[in-house]
Amino acid sequence: MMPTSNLSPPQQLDAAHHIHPFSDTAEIAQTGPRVLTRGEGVYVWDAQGNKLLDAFAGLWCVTLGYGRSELVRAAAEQMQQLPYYNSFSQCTTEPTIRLAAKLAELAPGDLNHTLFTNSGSEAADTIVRMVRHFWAVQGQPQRNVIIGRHNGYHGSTIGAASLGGMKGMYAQGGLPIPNITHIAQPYWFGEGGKKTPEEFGRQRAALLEKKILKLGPERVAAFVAEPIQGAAGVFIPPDSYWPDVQQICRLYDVLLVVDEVVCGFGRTGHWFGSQHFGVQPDIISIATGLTSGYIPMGGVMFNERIASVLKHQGGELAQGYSYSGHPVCAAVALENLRILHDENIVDAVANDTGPYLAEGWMALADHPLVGEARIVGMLGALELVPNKPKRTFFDDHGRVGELCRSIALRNGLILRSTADAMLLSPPLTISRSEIDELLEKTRRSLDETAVELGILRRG
Ligand code: PXG
Repeated sequence: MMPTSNLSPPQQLDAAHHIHPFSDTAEIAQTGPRVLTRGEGVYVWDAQGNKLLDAFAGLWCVTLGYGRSELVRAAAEQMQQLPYYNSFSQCTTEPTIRLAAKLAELAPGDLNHTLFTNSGSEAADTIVRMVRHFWAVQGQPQRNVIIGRHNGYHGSTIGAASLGGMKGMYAQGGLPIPNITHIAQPYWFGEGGKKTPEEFGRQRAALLEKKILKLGPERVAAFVAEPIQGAAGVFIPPDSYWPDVQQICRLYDVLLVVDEVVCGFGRTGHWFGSQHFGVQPDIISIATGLTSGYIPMGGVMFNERIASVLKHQGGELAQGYSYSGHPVCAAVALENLRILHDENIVDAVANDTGPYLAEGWMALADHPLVGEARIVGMLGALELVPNKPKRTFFDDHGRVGELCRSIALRNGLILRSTADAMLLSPPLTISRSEIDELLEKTRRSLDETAVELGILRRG
């Protein structure tokens, strides 16, 4: 489609040459994308000079906020010293080793071994292959079915999208791959009906056992889930959910795989989201917050049992990437982890700025448009609904969320919308005064959305 003439020169080039991920590129070619030019702290600026408070930390990832010169320095120094070497063919680099050791120290329980990737998607694909390999080399090749969840999100490569339960993704490219199946999600606000959250959580966990028994436990390799579903709309499961899931996995010796891509590295007020729910996974995937998004890096962490099988019975692993454990990414990750630790950022999310944000966010539940406010640490959502007590949704699901998102942008605030839920995931370094600004702009945007919908009167 030809771009319209009111696009800036960079926007015209974008329209001519750039295919946007998860976007309607033809539509963007008409309107022109917002071009971001710089960032500082919790703010980004666009090419028009608008200053925006980024309450979504990029795409869940800019944990330390923008403009941290320490991360830049760590990358530059490592680039100068040794910009690249791989970890194949009996080699590796120092930052890669130090990062693997640091992650072993931080991750819960005996998750002591990391296979590095470049993204969360690659981590998910790696998991599909490695859990099947784990069982196959122990004489159980039939134990190859992996259970995920409807509306789970683990990335967009072929294995990751198959593990995820996003129906729209299956429509493109012939997914899911074989021997992956899904169970319903613990989304109480949307699907809990008259059940209490507690009852609903137990019921949704019980679906895992039902599925395992239906397939035959000897066929089930692993269950994969996010601690809190991010992309789906920040669905925080009822407290009863995770303990039951863990118990069921242990009972049938099904590997418990937790996707920590969004929840990891402090987002929930713990180093890892599984710790918030008191769960001990066998495998976790990590990405985004590992480097605050300054440079791409991900990984899969295995517990001692799995690592031992992979190391001693697995033979030569036919799995990895040119940039697995890239030294520049590892150097940035190490510096990122150092800052998280030295500046007590995870503790602030748990005990200081996190509760301050949570109090203000939960207070938005009194707004006529808000059916539910929810938050853990600095990961939250507001469900926008037409009828508060009934928990019903707007027709044309997604339109009101999109409207609110664009009004928020006009007010200098970046919030994401998924369906009609407004999602919150700011940099963890956000200060109290910036939280005040975020909350004030959110309320103003809700008011203006309600006015546009005719729910509130202007003024
Ligand atoms: N797992 C989770 C839980 C994620 O949120 C990935 C894996 C994949 O990571 P990579 O690095 O391959 O993108 C993610 C990423 C959205 C959206 O619509 C979310 C993500 C990516 C793109 C869009 O909220 N999350």
